[in-house]
Amino acid sequence: MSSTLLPLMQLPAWQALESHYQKIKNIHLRQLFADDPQRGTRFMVEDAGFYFDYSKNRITEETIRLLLNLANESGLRDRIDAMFRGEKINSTENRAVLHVALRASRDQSIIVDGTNVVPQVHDVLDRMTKFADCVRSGKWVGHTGKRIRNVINIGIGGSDLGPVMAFEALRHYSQRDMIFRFVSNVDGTDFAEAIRDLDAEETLFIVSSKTFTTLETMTNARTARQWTLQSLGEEQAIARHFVAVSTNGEEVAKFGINTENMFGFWDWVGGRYSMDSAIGLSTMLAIGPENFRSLLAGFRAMDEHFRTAPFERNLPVLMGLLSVWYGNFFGAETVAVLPYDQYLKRFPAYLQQLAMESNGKHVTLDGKQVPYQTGPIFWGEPGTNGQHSFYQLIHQGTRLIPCDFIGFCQSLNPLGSHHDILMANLFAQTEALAFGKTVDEVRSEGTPDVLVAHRVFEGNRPTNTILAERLTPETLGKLVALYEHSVFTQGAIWQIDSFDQWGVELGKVLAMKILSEVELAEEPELLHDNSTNALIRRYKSVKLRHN
Ligand code: G6Q
Repeated sequence: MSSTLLPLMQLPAWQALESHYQKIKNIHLRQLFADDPQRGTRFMVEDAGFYFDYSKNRITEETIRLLLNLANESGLRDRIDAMFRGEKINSTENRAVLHVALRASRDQSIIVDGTNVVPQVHDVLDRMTKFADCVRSGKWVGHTGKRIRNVINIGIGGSDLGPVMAFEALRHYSQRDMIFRFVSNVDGTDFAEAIRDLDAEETLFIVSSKTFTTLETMTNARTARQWTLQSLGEEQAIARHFVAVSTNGEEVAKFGINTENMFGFWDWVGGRYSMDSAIGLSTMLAIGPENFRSLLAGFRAMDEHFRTAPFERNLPVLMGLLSVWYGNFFGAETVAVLPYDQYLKRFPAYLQQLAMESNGKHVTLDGKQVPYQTGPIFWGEPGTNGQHSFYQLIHQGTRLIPCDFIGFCQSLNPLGSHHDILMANLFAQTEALAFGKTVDEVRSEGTPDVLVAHRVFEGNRPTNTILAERLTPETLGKLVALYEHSVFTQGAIWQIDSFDQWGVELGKVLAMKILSEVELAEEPELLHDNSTNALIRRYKSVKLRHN
């Protein structure tokens, strides 16, 4: 696709945006709202269960018109269609990108290499359902006949962040007499703390790894195996206490897990796009198959919206374009994601991987260095906690940080006035960020002259507000898909491959050489740089002293 496109900065819409930026960069949101009092409801889209208010952005109708031109000139429509058709748009890995097939309905057909993949997706979902029902009902028992009460997902990156985030987000819907934990880090502390109060007879491990070769996951899985064998004694116990989620049956069998207890997925599912594949087995065990299917229905609804809504009313497209606007024209380096819901506490971490692994790329699809910024840094914490720490910098610091505020009209835990207070804070923050507090306002409060400058809030800090009715499995599916497709939109504009991850692959091989040097008892010949050699020697000498 890239070869038929002009380089991004030569597109007429890009150039028009550059001159438009010069005109708009100093206009204040106070002015924009004064000029257009209906702006708050005009720059708003209500669709797919969301009320999306983007009026508090530094944009005019002209900005949106030009950004939409940019989307069109970037071939976004073709790119979306190519993804949904199952074309191999992940060109550096020569793979289709079909997380949308994971939530396709049974009657849909999506062809990859001549095969309709939707029936395979539903076969796995049906097997997961059967298994989840057995475990949740107590029919599936451990080796000694005890009911499974603890589920530990072992995985890392895309095989961890989605499951953890989804479990936390949907904890309200989870089976409360079961414990769910997630082990990802190769730091032994992660495993040790996860099992310290658990009974191996009641514990099921899900080893989640697309490749089943990832060092951290396999190390943790082997330790889990040892721990189980130590308690239960017999090799046959493994079959009742270990299941695998992977694309690599051979390695699963080598590890000693019966492939009957393996749930598969496919190379066209990227790790960070896999929480709704079998990688979501822990989610299904926690919230039950029916809720899991509602989650999928939410994803599917947003997929349909992304695929069919005109760009000017298309939530992921608008969000993606706004991110490009700030990152490439205003020079914003980061995006803060601020969910006003404690259940979404891991959502920013999840988005970090989704956005930064996807769009942290420095070359275009045809391998040319990009002369513009690509993926911004994503970060955030739930409100109102963040208000008492880093919001200071967003309000009065020197950097421009566009923010996404996410809130729900109904609480899952209505307690007195908690929810009104929570939501009042969300609205107040977006208002304060946009409009600030002028010198006159500060003076009129009787502020001494010497403090006036300190108490002034410039405002003009852009925000999106995403409101939904209630945090349900379906809403979560929509929310995740919203960001997935926004990331897609940005990648299409930047003409990059949002679906490879060579940086991660590098990490997977780099440590191996040093590991062998660190493990050797004698002093190996170290051929790294002087700093790395010294660090390895220091580590080994302290290790030897304590062994
Ligand atoms: C995701 C990345 C990466 C991956 C992990 C785990 O898109 O590729 O985060 O998910 O490295 O890989 P495995 O699932 O193969 O263990």
